[in-house]
Amino acid sequence: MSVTTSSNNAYEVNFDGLVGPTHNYGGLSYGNVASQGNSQQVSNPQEAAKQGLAKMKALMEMGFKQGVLAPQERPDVAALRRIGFTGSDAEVIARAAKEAMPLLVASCSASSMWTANACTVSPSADTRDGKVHFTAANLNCKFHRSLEHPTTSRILGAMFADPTHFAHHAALPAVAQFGDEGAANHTRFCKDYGDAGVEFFVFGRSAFDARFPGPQRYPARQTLEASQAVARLHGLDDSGVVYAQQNPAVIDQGVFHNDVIAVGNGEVLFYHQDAFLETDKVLAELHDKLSRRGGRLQAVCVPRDAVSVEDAVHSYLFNSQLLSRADGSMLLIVPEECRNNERVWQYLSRLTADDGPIREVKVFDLKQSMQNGGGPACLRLRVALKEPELNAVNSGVIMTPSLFDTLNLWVDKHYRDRMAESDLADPQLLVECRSALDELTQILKLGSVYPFQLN
Ligand code: SUG
Repeated sequence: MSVTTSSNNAYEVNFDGLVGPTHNYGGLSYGNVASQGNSQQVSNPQEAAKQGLAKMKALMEMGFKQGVLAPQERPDVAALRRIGFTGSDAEVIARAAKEAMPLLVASCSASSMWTANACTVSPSADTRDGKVHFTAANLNCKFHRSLEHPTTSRILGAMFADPTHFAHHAALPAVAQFGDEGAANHTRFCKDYGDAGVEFFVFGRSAFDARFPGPQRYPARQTLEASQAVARLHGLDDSGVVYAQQNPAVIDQGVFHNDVIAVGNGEVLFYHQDAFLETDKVLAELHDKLSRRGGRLQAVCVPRDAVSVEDAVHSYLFNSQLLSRADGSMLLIVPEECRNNERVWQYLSRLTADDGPIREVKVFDLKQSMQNGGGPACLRLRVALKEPELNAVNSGVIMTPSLFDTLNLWVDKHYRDRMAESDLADPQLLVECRSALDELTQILKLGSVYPFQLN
């Protein structure tokens, strides 16, 4: 059996986002080529949720610790009210549909499924007070995503409730200068999960320091100042932190988060040759800081001659999950799109055949999420936990065979199998979502976390 464990009983637990009932293709994310390219396509929320659940089940069956993170209340009627739509809930939706359809679409996005953007997590071995720290991401770059953090904070609070082990921070100030996209731009290196590690923050630009300008075309969603604020809030020591600037040229080719061009786990960094600025300096610092914490960095560089940035963006090769197996080797979980790309697939065949740390590749069909720019790594939030911390997590959100069955049935009962833009204006959709989520909070033992449950 493969397990993500370590000598001092610490684990990496993947909390995957359960796709919400309004999953649709709104074309909302400028700079994310899949979101833009699939705008107005008809989605299948039921299939999307089941594809995600199938991945969770497969990882659980391989012996990895797996959890689930609940979706959000959508349409977000309260958000529509904040921008001036009035009346009953049904009237608010009807008025938004008539007067400002893009705003209704934004208020319906199921984007919280990409839990790599929910928050940044620092394990207790890295933090000054010895607690696991969480900072909800403000996701300030896009209106539809900026709506997520209040509910995300309540859900995280209900999952990681014990204050002796867990510390929660509110999202950073909601301005572009503190644009924060959570764990999608944060990677942690360590020898074992329970050891002090090195936290690697990749930013797209600096808001206050002209030496680090951003890209020309697409937005840089993560600022250096946001990453520094998270490191301060979490009580990280400078000796365990490395900052790097993402290459602005790749942001302009559709790499809207670092996790679209690099992934790391344990002592391994798997990255594209064009991912960072000043790569040699960054690698030297990572190597140096990790070695002071007992680890040895293994950097696996994918040359642009083997896989172009364009192929990386379309296949989502780097938006893979890099998982440690019991024998110390690593497994890469990739989306089907990698197998469909000849150059990427050839590269992966060579990678697993040579002597490197990555020995196996497993392919998953996540097309519903991929068409919005969300691959295997976007769908999961990694939380490294020591045994007592894992025991303190709300047991309702830990995946088990029976929870998997329950959630599959719940999806069958509540989800539509077709969602076009015009369906978002159906007032019945709100009723369906709320009754589904009300039942879900009982299944996952979350208590009241949604606005409709709090009023
Ligand atoms: O923020 N897509 C998401 C995808 C997030 C992927 N996450 C990581 N790489 N970690 C985004 O761009 C598209 C929604 C729409 O167009 O309907 C969207 O929000």
